[in-house]
Amino acid sequence: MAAPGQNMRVNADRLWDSLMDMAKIGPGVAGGNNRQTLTDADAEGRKLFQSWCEAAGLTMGVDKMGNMFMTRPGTDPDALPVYVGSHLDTQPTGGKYDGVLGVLAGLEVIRSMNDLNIKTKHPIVVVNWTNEEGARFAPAMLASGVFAGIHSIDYAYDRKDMEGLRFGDELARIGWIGDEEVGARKMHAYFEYHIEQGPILEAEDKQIGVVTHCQGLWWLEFTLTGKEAHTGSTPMNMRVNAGLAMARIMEMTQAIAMENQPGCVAGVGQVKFSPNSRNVLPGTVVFTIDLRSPDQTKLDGMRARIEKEAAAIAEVLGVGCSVEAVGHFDPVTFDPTLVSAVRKAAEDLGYSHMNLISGAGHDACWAAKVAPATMVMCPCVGGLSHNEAEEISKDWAGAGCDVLLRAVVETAGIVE
Ligand code: HGY
Ligand code: MN
Ligand code: MN
Repeated sequence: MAAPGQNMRVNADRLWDSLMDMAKIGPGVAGGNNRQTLTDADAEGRKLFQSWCEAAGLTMGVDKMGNMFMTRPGTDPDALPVYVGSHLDTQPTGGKYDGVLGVLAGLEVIRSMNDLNIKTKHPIVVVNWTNEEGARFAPAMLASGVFAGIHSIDYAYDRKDMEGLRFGDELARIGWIGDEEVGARKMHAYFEYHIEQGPILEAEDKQIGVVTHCQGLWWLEFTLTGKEAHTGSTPMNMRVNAGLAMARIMEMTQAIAMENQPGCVAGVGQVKFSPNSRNVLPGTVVFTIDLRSPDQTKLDGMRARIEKEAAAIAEVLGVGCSVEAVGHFDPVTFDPTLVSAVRKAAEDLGYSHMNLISGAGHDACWAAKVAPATMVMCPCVGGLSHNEAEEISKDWAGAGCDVLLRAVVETAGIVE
């Protein structure tokens, strides 16, 4: 007779079906998703997730940032819960798995515990964090950041998207302002299961990433001020060209990142020209440099150098230059005890695994500020993510969820 939970595995088909059903909400144009935070599609996805959780016997709590907490009771009501989750919001051209896998895998853990009639001492809470992506409202990981005390709720509510809409107003519009104070909940532990969003696990032919760290990040938003002028009749020597300054700053950033290889990345994903007319030199150019490294000294040293050299580039061109850090977190070390629980689960299940540093940021990075936290990762095809062609296999999804189930149940304390 196997010991309780000895044969603990999830139902990968059920997990996969839930992923495909959620992917139907906020579809993209190329097979992925556009379910951006606080849109009607986000609201629809939240409702579907809530219905699935309530069908699995969970009770919902929502805080004032719209974070959803779905609770399965433990045998000890005084024991702090083990949290497991991620995010349902996507990039505008996002994939079907980034974030969603972690939320629905948390639900699959519950569904499997119900099937196996497993009881735990600590309650278990499945989480959907609001606005992890930071695509519509910067910074990324906004709601988990408020939960961890990094941002105030007023700061968060006042964040605006490119159309000037306010986060707080949009959260109210979709009807997801809850009554719980943000951060009032205390966690015994936090687990997050996520696709790697990089090429390492697939290249090394490993099923499981045992995530020990996450690299740190700066989002440096530059505002360059030039002079609007006719692109045809203005002589080259009379131009105050903010667009040219941006190009040179991007080139400089690339050169600094390549000088500091390996162990850092830098690039630009978003640029806004004003007035953005084909035959008007831009009056202002706003763009954000996304800079990351697992090495704190390298991360901060590169930031200082980029800002200094950008100011010099702008000055030579007579272009005004200001910069604001609109996103930041230091490199994160995850909890060694939880990391060991993930590694042991992979070993017990016979899954190939390796230590991994997360290249992308996650809500786990802020959860780690207020509780022991760690992550489990699965490969993704070609390491591709933040692209509608993002793809994983059902086997990969299921293997990581098996590991998550065992690590969560072990940490929550199985009760005979
Ligand atoms: O930017 C990130 O690393 C995450 O996808 N929000
Ligand atoms: Mn994500
Ligand atoms: Mn993402």
